[in-house]
Amino acid sequence: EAVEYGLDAPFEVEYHDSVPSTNARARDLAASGAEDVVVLADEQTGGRGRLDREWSSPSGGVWLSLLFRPDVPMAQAPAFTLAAAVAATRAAREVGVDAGIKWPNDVLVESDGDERKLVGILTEMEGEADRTSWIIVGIGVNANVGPEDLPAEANPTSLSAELGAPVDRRVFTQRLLELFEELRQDPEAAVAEWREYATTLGKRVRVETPNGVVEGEAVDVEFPGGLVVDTGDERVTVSAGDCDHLR
Ligand code: BT5
Repeated sequence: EAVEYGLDAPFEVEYHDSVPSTNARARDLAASGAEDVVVLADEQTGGRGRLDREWSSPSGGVWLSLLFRPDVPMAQAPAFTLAAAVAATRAAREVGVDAGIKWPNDVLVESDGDERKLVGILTEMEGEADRTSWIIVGIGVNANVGPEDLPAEANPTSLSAELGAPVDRRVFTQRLLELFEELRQDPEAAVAEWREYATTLGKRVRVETPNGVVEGEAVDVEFPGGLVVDTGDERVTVSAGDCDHLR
């Protein structure tokens, strides 16, 4: 299925039929000084998740990376991951898929306690504490891909599987980029909006952080993206980690 990606985006768009990883390509572009570029591919042959996990990226998805250079301290960069999750969730809802966000970066479709992953987001950045050189937000949307083409153990879903028909990827991608463009102007507002779509808040969670496991009730998210967990004894803010919903 070929795509006409004549996008009218607030970013320059570099389109590939097939590329190892749009994030890797965006890193090369960052090294050569580019900014406000979107790398978009129909297929990735070496798509990556966090912690170097594999991201399955068959033809028919929306695999893209946004490269930009925001004028913020590096510590605020996580807010852009949350902004991307909000943009993807809103774009999915606009085509009729009832998506929600699991902290920090998974966009899921939930039904009867079953969580199916629709979108994954991988943010990379470089800079110094007080100055961000670049941020790359990689967004992988299972758009028109059959679940049989995705790793079953990940319990994935796609827009086409949820809707029973393919989406117009050009229209969907255009909307996703427009929404992200709007949200990235005001990261604090994006984090506030994240709460509206969160499936994590109010749940019991188990978060594996680089400093150990935190378990308790997820009560809030605070700028630039930390999850506030009430362990029963205290409130802990975790800024990174893998989060499981425990019911
Ligand atoms: C993520 O990692 O969810 C971030 C994925 C980011 C992908 C985008 S695509 C464009 C850009 N270019 C790249 O190379 N990457 C970005 P993480 O939370 O670590 O989740 C990875 C896990 O999700 C894997 O270990 C699998 O279990 C599962 N998984 C892999 N492919 C999947 C898919 N297409 N749909 C749903 N789950 C998947």
